[in-house]
Amino acid sequence: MTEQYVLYHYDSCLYCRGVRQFLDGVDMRIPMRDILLDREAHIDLVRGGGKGTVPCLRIERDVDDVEWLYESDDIVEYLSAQRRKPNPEALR
Ligand SMILES: N[C@@H](CCC(=O)N[C@@H](CS)C(=O)NCC(=O)O)C(=O)O
Repeated sequence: MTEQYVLYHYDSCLYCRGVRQFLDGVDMRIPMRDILLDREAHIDLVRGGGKGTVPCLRIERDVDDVEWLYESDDIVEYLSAQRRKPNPEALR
């Protein structure tokens, strides 16, 4: 299974804005959940990741393999590295 991402964020958070600007710049589309507009999203973030800090990238590698990555710099670095990886499906 290819990795599935969800970015937990909110609009006025400057750290979130940095991640969103990176995504726009590389034309990478990731589903987002705004924790101020969506109470369920906030609950999922705290339950899943252990704290309500944003931005947080939920990385699902398999149904039972989920990572919650905090820290805007780490999120940008992680996604940059993923983009640089060759895509075996595209090479077929
Ligand atoms: N060093 C973190 C800072 C993240 C941060 O401070 N986020 C704020 C919103 S701008 C937050 O979620 N604060 C509430 C909390 O930590 O529970 C990063 O770069 O992602």
